[in-house]
Amino acid sequence: MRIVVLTGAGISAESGVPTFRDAGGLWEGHRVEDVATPEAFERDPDTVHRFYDARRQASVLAEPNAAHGALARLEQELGDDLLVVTQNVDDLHERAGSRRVVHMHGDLLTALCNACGARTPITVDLIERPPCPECGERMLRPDVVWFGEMPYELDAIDEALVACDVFAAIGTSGAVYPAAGYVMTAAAAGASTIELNLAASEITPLFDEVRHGPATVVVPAWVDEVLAERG
Ligand code: BJW
Repeated sequence: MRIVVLTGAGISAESGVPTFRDAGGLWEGHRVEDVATPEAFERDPDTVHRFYDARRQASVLAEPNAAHGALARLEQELGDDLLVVTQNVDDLHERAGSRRVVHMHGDLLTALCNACGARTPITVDLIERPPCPECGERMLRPDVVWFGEMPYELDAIDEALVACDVFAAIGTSGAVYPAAGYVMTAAAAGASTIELNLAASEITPLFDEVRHGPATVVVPAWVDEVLAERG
């Protein structure tokens, strides 16, 4: 059984990482257009650097929760038949033990060089303007995907979606494309689809099955069922 799991900010919420669009979410204090577009970065790089430097520092202190752990357990059983596609830029899936993880919206822990395109680990806050380890230019930006930019690894994701038997979306509002369209891609290719979310999302009606509840409760229960069905 091949499974693709799409995760969003909701899976990390109970690890203390704020979501984007919920009350108290990340963008309540920041206008999205101030921080999540390349134009905003060009206009005011200091604000954007401060925002991502702070999120990086907070994410390092966060711990994976039971939902991340359950997906790592699923990978132990399914191996290459499970792919986790995350929109999250934290590394909580990896720290829980998942290895087959695609970060389609980038990674808080790496920088992208605007001069040479290298993606390198961040060792110093980017507000300090460290040089690129590859080319020496001081033109590093957060290695995240902003509105209007192309998400990472789209071909590999599409390949997995059209080949999967089950597609699960966990803790994502369905407000951002192309991720919000993945349920349709998987369903059109014959997969069964399930949404696991605290509340209804913008795309809830598109799923075959929906389970509402906190990720730390509904995800481990779903993983247990999948593994029991598999025998
Ligand atoms: C819990 C929980 C708990 C809470 N347990 N659940 C018109 C139509 C269609 C598309 C477009 C359009 N106009 C423009 C576009 C394209 C645009 C887009 O989608 N815009 C929308 C505004 C419509 N998309 C893009 O520009 C993308 N690129 C692109 O399209 O390239 C061209 C292309 C062409 C052809 C094919 C493919 C591509 C790029 C999008 C980049 C998004 N970037 C961000 C920022 C990343 C860096 C950062 O982290 O700062 O990604 S935006 C932000 O939203 C972030 C997230 O990954 C993403 C999704 O958010 P997510 O994860 O869903 O979080 P929330 O907060 O929205 O929801 C949390 C959910 O959790 C809720 O549902 C809660 O209920 C739930 N929850 N607690 C379980 N305990």
